[in-house]
Amino acid sequence: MVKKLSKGVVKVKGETPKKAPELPPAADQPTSYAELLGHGGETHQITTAALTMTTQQGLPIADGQNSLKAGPRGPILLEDFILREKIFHFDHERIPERVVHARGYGAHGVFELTDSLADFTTADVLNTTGQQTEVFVRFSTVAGNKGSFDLARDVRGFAVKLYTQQGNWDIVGNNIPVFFIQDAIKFPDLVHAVKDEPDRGFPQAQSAHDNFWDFASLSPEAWHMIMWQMSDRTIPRSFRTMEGFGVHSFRLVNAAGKSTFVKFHWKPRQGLQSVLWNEAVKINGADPDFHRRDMWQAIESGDFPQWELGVQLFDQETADKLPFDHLDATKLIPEEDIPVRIVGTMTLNRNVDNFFANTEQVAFCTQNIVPGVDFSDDPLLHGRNFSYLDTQLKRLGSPNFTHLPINAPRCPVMNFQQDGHMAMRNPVGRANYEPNSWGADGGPRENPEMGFNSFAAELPPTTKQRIRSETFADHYSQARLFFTSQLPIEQKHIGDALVFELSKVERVDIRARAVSHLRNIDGGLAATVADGLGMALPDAAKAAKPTQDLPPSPKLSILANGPGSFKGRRMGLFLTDGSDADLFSGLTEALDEGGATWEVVAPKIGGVTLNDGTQVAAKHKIDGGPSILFDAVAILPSAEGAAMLAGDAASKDFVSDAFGHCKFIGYVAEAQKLFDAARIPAELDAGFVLLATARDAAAFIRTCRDLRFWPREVAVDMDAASL
Ligand code: HDD
Repeated sequence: MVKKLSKGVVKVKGETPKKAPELPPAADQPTSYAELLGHGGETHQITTAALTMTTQQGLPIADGQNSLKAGPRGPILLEDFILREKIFHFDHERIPERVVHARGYGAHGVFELTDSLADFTTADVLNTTGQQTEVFVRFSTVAGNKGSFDLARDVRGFAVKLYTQQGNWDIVGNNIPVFFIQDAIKFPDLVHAVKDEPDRGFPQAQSAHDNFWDFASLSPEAWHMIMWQMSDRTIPRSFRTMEGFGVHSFRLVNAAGKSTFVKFHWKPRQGLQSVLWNEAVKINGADPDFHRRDMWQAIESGDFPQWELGVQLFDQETADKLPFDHLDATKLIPEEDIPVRIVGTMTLNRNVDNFFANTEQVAFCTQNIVPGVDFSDDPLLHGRNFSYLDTQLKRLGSPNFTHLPINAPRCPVMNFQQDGHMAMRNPVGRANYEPNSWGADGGPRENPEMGFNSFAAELPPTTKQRIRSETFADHYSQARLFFTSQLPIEQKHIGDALVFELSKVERVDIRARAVSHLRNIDGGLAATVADGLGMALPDAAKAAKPTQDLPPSPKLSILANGPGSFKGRRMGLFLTDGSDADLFSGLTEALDEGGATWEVVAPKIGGVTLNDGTQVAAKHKIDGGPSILFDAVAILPSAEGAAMLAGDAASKDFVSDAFGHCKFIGYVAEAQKLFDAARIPAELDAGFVLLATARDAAAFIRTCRDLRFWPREVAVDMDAASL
């Protein structure tokens, strides 16, 4: 990014070389590894610049470039302990990736309570308004491996660790408020089905294959979540533009021991935003790190993403009146029925300084709750409470994973648990059991007043049995509710996604069985999908309960809950030599003022010379910065530039993709040659905004408030004719 200082002189924004961190005077420098760790803060960051390199044992290294050999060309000697230590450590660098949610990205931040819930809970973090609590958040995709791409069509994990004064509280949620299954015993089957097929080891990071749809079509309970999965929720524009949900009902318990059910919501201040499927496919090639780069850049530039914490509170009486069972994780409670009360703000304000130490080693556990919070009887939640602790042992290799800085509580930890691999927090003294009479009071001891007490829920007389509750049997009503709550263009995207996914399923009977569920959800959708697949409409699947018509919930639509401004979004400025300098300044100033970002795309990475002689640095060469990377674009070539690029495939793709993806396009009259070459229809639609002078910039940015120019989709997609 470039700011014009005076004619011909430019300052390249964001490229000012950072001053090297100043090292402490030699006398203050750490002299031992242990001291270094002390200097390192939470990730044990080590500033090695001025220090002599050592082995892990602290032995100073004289030559780290050459191994010890018998002669200059000779075999390496087994004696070379420095070589062996280095290779040994390298060989053991990897830990098992997460069995699900392997690809993730995290950031540090802070949670501030704005509305006290003291009437409902004793949890300190939810009592004192203005109190700030440190957090770490990890976003993830579910199915793909650690090295897969960011824009898979997939559910996104949204896991928040709050380091409260009463211990760590983890809200391990997703960007979708419901789940595929009702009972944890089905989780391994679900995950096996969605991941790569075991015989061939593909496909990677996608549900568009026979095994997933075979499982889904045999699992009616999955179909509410499938509607979400097939919607644009699973191709978010950014982690910053996703909602987060705790999914299950939890309990809040107050000082009088009264319990209130609660569902947790994280609402992005950036508004909900998604990309189009065709765009997602291309982003994965152009920038597989699209989401993590976006998060990193936003935080680095000081545009800290924020979410509001919302709660839906309800008592047993209300729960009993709901037309479904709130303990069934495949169901949500519409906000129109129980409003979301906003109680706090979470701000992500610090990138990790070591990915492995933070994002990879962070260990979320659903059973990490604090006094004043408790579990509901949701059977999926109870299964999770076993799985997360168990998986951390596998992944991190020791029950002492809580000693790692990213997992360590920020409040005192005192107990008699001891030893184990890699114990870092080792108590001293003679007593390691309770009760004891060694210390003054034999502590640490329990504290019934401030300690965690499970809510004393009354249990009706019952029998032990392997059974699914009858109250969980309505599989389709909320699937229909979700579909009917979408705007027509969103409904179209759901239909498109289903056709795409099922077109990748080879077995015709699986396709038909899938469509048979859609008949119980929405007849029109079933017909559209059957038509898109070129198959006869199958009979409806046998339903355990008939589908109810529930009133639509506008809160479930992305487009109805968009950002309403271009703030925090990114414009691509397509420039050539001779582009108009006034227009460039006007546009960039308006974008800066509006809190948006912009990047220059030019024929050469060295940049361009504008018509007043100003040099502008480019962020991307055209084929390295396709329009899919931007929320909107401005095509600003000179006449010569447009004529030159009219024959260039990457330039034509830039324009035709922006058009096909329904983006708002600002343009100068000189761009026409490029539009013609890209076969843009001669009559430009209202998604194009002519930038005749710099004064037009503000109006163009206002137009970009809407996410996309949706009417164009009808023109560019033959499947849209029915809209
Ligand atoms: Fe899970 C990871 C979210 C059901 C078992 N899950 C994991 C992560 C998220 C979720 C966000 C990644 C955490 C991180 O970033 O480290 N999982 C969910 C949600 C669910 C859900 C919202 C349903 C409401 N999960 C679920 C079930 C089970 C698991 C039913 C097992 C019975 N999940 C795991 C796990 C993982 C995990 C195997 C893998 C890595 C990890 O825990 O730390 O234990």
